[in-house]
Amino acid sequence: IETKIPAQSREVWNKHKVQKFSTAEEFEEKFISHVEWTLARSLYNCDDIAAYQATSQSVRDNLVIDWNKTQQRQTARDGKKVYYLSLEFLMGRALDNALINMRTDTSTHDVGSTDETLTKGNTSREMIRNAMKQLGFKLEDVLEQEPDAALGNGGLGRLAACFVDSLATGNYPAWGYGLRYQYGIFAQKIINGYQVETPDYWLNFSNPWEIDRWEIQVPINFYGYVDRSDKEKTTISPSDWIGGERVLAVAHDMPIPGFKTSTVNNLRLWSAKPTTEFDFAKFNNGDYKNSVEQQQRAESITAVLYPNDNFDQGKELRLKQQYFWCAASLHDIVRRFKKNKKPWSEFPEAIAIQLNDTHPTLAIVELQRILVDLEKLEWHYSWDIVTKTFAYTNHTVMQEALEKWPVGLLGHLLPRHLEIIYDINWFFLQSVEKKFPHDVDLLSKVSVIEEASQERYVRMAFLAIIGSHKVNGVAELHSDLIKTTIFQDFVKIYGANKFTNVTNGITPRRWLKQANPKLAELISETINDPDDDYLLDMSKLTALSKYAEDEAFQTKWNDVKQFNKLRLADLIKHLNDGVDIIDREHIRNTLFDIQVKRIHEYKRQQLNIFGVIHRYLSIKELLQSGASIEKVAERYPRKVSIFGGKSAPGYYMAKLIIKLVNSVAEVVNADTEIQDLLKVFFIPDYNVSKAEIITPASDLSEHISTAGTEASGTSNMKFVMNGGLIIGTVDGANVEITREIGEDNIFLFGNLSENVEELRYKHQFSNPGLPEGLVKVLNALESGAFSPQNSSEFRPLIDSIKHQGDYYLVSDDFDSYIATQDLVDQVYHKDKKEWLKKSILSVANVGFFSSDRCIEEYAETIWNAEPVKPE
Ligand code: CR6
Repeated sequence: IETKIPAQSREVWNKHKVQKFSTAEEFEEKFISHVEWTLARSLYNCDDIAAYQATSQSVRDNLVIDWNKTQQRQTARDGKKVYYLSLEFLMGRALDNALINMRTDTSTHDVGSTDETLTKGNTSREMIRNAMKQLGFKLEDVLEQEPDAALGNGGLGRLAACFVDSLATGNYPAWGYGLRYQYGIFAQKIINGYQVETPDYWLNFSNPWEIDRWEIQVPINFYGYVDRSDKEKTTISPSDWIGGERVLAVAHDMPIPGFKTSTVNNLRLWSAKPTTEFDFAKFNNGDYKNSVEQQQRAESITAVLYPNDNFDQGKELRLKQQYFWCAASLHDIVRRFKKNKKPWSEFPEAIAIQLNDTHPTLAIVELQRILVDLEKLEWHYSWDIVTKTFAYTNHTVMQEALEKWPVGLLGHLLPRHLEIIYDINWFFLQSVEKKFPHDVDLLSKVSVIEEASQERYVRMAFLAIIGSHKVNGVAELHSDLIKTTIFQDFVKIYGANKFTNVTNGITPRRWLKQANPKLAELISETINDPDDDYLLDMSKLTALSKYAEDEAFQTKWNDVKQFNKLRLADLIKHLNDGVDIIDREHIRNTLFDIQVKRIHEYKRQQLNIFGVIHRYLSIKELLQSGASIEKVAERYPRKVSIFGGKSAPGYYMAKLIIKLVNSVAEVVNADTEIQDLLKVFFIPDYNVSKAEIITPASDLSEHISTAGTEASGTSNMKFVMNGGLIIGTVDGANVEITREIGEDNIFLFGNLSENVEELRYKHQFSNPGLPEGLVKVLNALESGAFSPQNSSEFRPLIDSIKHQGDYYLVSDDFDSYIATQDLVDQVYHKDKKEWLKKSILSVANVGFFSSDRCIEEYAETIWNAEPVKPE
């Protein structure tokens, strides 16, 4: 590897080689030096926030040493590099995760834990906990200081975060590329039952996890026009793209440590800043203020994350974000490739780029532009390189989520790119016509340009397919669906082999070890794996199966669940202004029923809350008919119904569902007549760090989307990994979860995806009459029972079912949902042993859903990339 340092100076460098801390003593020294030097504070004004900063800086120092070594090793070995382009990385907190993943080689120096209650099995985390204690701090309190890095909306963003963890753990030479938004997903407040959004300025106290690379600045151009005045010219040069606006992309790196390996990969996030170029024309006109203002506009590009999940809003600034990020990343990737002086033909052997949804599709166009306009390579030769490099992951079949950009808008922002898109499309359509002559219909169906309405649009998913060598869905059912619905014509053109499946996964480091230390400890003890190797090889969990019916073990298993339920009860009390709604005494016999995820009609939180209302009305009916509370409790045992999740700020129906949940909670929780048989709570501001407390506490979680709408879902996997059972539809990854853990261990209900179309069709014509139970619920809503001030408040929810075709099939699935909930009660309350057995068997067989498996599949079947292991 090249260096500017002369050979004779290397000795000095080597003599002063930086060292990682590896003992508690060394950590304490580091910590204090960061308090004094980095934070300019001292013993006298070091609070928990400062302690968090100093600890993070110290841990980061260790990571950076391994980061540097990893980068050198990966460069020297020159294996294929993988780049994961994602507009969202929903990372959550970094410190605890780094403590779990980091190796400090503590074998000889570990001071060990004297506190019996501490969790064993992670020496570096325990060492830091002890050292913190020595320094006068409690690790848990210090960890709480860290704001979530919430640069994502939901599943797609969290998937990217799990992937970078698994890429590092698997020692793959892989970088993530994204945007460094100043504002992550908004913080959700609930005021009078309504969602109110407040900005999430997460960089408030500076971010110890990022390394600012002010030296890496990439100029990015927008607007302007392509000069074609020289009719003699046959090719276009970058200099022919004239005028417009220029901003700089600056790199910020986050180290991503692998688990039980010294590999530390990189997550590079770009931020926008003005160029130092000066607009002389404006200045000469005396318009100094205006020219400064225009420059300031640059920063707005990376100011905020768009808060929509599964919905395409089509705003110009969003397209600007996309190009800014794609161009900066591509420039960076190409620059690194060119250092090697390899021929361009080797680009696809050296580099794989994975597109996380269609958001980075412009990267395809940008690489073609780089090769043709800058490098002057022939069109088809370039296009061959491009298509061999890219692969595209689709995450939805829902029309409203599929990106399309008005041709006018795209051409205005990126004039040269629109030309290239037209050319890509022209060559593509030619090849289609050759294969299917005279099929004019087909040509318009697969064209990248949609011409159906007045406005013409660029269909990004089609462009992504055409520019990629592989297209994958995220669960088997979903991958099958895309082949028969939205992409069926492309299967006809390319054959089925271009389309594949990689079922999503989650990292067990964060979602088991970090979120549920008690369960992790019980597992490692039971399967005799003190070093937590099962976190790398989840098939080891199958050893739990033999204890599934062991009563002593079941008791321990249940104790862990109770501990986690108490932890959640504490959080709920805290969020409920100190008012406790959960009866601690009966918590063992109270079923925690949880649905936390983005609020969306297709995810059907409305079905869940209608079910809650149904239960409430039924309890009231029984009481009114004279039944004693004990008798009622036999039919409707204790249950806490917990909801959480954000709605897109402009999504009216989703916001109304949030209001309904809160209104129902108000009525039900205040009703002393039903005592504690039913409680309802909406957890405000659901995010990654709250998920780490919520997920381990579920007895039951709800994954009840209309069949065929949820591409995969990943929280379903998290709940199962934490010993919670699932009530769910035959949708997304629920299908494979059922296959892995066994159909006896999951509560499935509802219509199948193959019947959805027909059911919807029928709704248009006939009104077969709603199920009796649902009618009761809707009548109660209509009567204003949950909205005394405004009895028509929930009218739109009622109408969507009664008068607007019930698109999400709530009425079709209602009865089977209620019947299945009854079955859940039966097993939970009448046969606890059976319940615990199901829970244990679920965890024993959840291994398939580790994101490590998922990344291995991508590496083998899509990227053709190999790990680069440390010596
Ligand atoms: N909203 C899917 O809806 C899937 C994730 C990750 C989603 C969800 O079922 O688990 O992606 N889709 O693959 C999109 O974001 C478009 C999601 O998170």
